[in-house]
Amino acid sequence: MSTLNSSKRQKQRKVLLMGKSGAGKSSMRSIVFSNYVAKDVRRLGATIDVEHSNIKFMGNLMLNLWDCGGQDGFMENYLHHQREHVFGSVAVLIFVFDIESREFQADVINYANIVSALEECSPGAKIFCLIHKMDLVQTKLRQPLFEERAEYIRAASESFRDSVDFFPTSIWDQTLYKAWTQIIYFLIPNASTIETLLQQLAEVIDARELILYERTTCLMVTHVTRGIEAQNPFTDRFERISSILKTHKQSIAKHTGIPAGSANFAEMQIKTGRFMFFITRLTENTNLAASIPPSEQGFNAARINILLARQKFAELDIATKARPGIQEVFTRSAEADGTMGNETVTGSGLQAGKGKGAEYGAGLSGTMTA
Ligand SMILES: Nc1nc2c(ncn2[C@@H]2O[C@H](COP(=O)(O)OP(=O)(O)O)[C@@H](O)[C@H]2O)c(=O)[nH]1
Ligand SMILES: [Mg+2]
Repeated sequence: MSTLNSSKRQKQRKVLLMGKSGAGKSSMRSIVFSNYVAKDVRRLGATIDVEHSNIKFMGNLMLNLWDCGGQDGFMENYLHHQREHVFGSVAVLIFVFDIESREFQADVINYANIVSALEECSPGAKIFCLIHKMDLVQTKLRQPLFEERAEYIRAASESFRDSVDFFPTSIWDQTLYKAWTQIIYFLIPNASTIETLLQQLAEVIDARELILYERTTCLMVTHVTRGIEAQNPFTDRFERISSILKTHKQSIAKHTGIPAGSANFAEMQIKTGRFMFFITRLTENTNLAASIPPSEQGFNAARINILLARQKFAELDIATKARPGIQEVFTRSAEADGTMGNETVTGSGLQAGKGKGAEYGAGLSGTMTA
């Protein structure tokens, strides 16, 4: 990983979200960070100029996200009058290309202008290009079209040519989570420490796989895969679980009246003759998904060992003071209208949390035989 990741103190990271108007920037931001679901984002208004949000992730990473309105006038302004202000101290640029755009050439010229400004003001930044709205392309054409576009954009990436990463995305499936997982992983300051600890825990409980999820965004922080599990053919399982967890949270919120940001399930278990799988709370900011061999004793021992490991993981979540796992401060945003604001907690089967909504048992626990 980059040298950015080695510095524990450098916790504030400026992230620019750019791309032309209507490309899908605000939609994806709202789904990943604000608990919207895909069908809700259609009512977001156009972004005027820049929307700043400060997003706390895992307690030790503060994303300073700039969602930059893509109208031509604003682009001129960013590139000229506000060049240093916008492009200085950038850790990551996320550039969103609309696959349906009828002016791809013009989009690439715009991108190239932005790349030049970044090269000048933040040469050490990392660029992620998202080729977005892939759901609008026929399934069999997706990969070739994606590759063709990516190559073309790479050629316009100047000194970032070898380091720029490309992802095909859509708000309608898990590809959105796959891309954002990589972006977040790049930004997390202590990913390798977390991985070492997770590896040790996996060995102690003989897990086939452990996956660490950030609680509010449901994005994967990292995972450890051991033994035969490395051949698991479902390579998109990590982001699929993210997507399922997020949708589940949303449906808990809908059926109980808890704000989506506070709706969290306490536990989920699947036991079959071939494996046991559970997702449980690990720290204030994380959930742990574990896949272990099918043994009731092994399962019970794993539970106790996870309980014992909690403290160690909590120490990595630096700011573990009383606060929700994620906080957003929108200065000018669609969320400010309160449509997703706090609502009173109603419904049965809820345990009131300490000042942060409530926790809801998913009720999925049970035994299945495979
Ligand atoms: N089909 C499809 N539409 C999308 C996707 N992402 C966003 N949109 C739609 O694109 C429009 C513009 O999105 P918005 O987030 O406001 O774009 P922004 O101007 O870049 O912030 C909205 O109507 C969204 O519903 C996607 O992945 N697939
Ligand atoms: Mg917008």
